[in-house]
Amino acid sequence: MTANKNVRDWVEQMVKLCKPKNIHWCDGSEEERLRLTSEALQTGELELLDQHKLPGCVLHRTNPNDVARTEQLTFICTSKKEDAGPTNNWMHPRDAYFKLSAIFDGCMHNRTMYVVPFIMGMPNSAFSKVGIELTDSIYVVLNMRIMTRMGTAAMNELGNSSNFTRGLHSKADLDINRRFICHFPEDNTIWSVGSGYGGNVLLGKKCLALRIASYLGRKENWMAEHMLIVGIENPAGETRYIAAAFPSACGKTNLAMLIPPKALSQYKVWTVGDDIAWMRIGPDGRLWAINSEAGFFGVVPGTNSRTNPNAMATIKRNTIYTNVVKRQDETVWWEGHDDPAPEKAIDWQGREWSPAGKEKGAHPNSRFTAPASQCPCISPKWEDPKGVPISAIIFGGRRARVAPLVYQSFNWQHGVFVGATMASETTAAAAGQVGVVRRDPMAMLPFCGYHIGDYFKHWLDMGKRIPKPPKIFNVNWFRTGADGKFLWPGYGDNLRALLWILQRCEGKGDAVETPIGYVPSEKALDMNGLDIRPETMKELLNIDKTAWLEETAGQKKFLDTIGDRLPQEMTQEWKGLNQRLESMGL
Ligand code: SAT
Ligand code: MN
Repeated sequence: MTANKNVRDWVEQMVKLCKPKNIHWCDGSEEERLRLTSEALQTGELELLDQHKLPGCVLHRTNPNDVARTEQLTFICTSKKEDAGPTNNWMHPRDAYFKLSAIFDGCMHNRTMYVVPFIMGMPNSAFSKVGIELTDSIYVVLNMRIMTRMGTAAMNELGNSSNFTRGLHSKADLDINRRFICHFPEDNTIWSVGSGYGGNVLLGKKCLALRIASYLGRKENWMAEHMLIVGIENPAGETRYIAAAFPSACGKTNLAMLIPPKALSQYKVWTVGDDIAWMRIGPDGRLWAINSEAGFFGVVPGTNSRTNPNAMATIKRNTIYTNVVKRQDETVWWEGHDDPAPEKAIDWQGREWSPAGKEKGAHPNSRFTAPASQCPCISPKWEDPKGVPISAIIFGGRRARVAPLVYQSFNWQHGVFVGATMASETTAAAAGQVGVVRRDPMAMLPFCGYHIGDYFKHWLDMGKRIPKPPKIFNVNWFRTGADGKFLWPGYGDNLRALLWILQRCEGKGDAVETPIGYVPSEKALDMNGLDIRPETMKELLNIDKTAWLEETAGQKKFLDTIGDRLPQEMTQEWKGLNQRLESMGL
């Protein structure tokens, strides 16, 4: 219980609706974690892993129909339909409350309602926001405990204020036909029902830290973005910070935890965050950012000691694994693990599995939840309430063709256009087809809590407000050659592109001007120790006129869907790009 009457009144109302058997107010303590874990082990909601090899680690399996975010069941509920815009599903708040109330009614009968207060951001920071999630899932409580500052600290931060996000979640009966994730930005409220999957139910994450926060950021002149934050320390000991937006499951965690290749080992890379950046203008006129989370909810498959040794070290203890393979020795395995596939094991659906069969053992969107503090390269500044100053913003997607390895926009406005028109091949992080190119502006398509045209306008306005704005770049690690193989080695070698980016921010670094922006000149990237053919490099940095004209046609199709709230600057940039491409030689 709490002395905060706003909280008490709201919880009481929600209790009347959900009718739980018990109410538990979470304090975030270790004792509470142990008690809830042992309860979930008894019911089978969690399975214990080998506590010598993986101390503090448990395994959870979601319902097979509930393994990724369900964008088609995610709604922005504003009183006016136009305010949700063309990229969001919309429901009138009255209809949404009515429809979901019927599902929530009595849904916690015979269950405990957990009251989970949490801070997005750190205590005593101008960036932070408090939320409270009511849930009937122990899995959610334990995840929120890792992903946020949860419990007493959050209630202390809130004090007697009524300024908190009101989150209500119930697994209900996990029926996909009665599954909804509804956001009420005008009420600072989130209602999620019928799911147990991370992105749908850890309400601090995509729901608050992006959808609700993007709406608040526009009102309060700051930015909530789907970005990792990484610090690069040069041999002189100076660290510069980069924020980078990529769609889900495109390697944000790997980039944030990158290990420099041998030839560049004089550089150090520091992780500040791997998914969400909240950014504000600092007193010095630069843009400052915090990671609003306290843990990593990362994609498991493909993680190994070559692709991400830091993640491998992070997830050795106190980690919740979701939908991976359980080996006979009660450790975990997934496709792309260092170890060969186990002969006999239990797959993500709890069935006996062997690699001889056709099916994957771990779900392609299987996840780890691990405390950020366990990451060997966690930045000493990651919990600094002031945040870190951002030198460069990067947009990136997964594109087999078209987009070169790296390029710099001409200025802020052009950079906003580059972000607004970015596209990426879809991944397993959302339910639906994988590998289709779709426009995903600023990697925020599924996460922008208001009209996307207004969001672009907000970016343009912020550019005018920031006295010393970061420079804006685009990268693509995923270009393939005629044989379908990746042209660029990726992972640690991505540092080469990041170093060029930081040089450009200091007015150095060689570049050629092309119709799409500044591309590194032939010798501009540090290729020391990387054996890559000059023709391959040429192809990676090549701007193909025909392919780019096709690309701008695709951009136009997308921009046309935005309607009259599309800022005219975007149309102007689109026209400029076309003219420059048209006048380019073949
Ligand atoms: O499933 S989450 O939304 O939490 C992760 C992601 O898709 O980026
Ligand atoms: Mn994400």
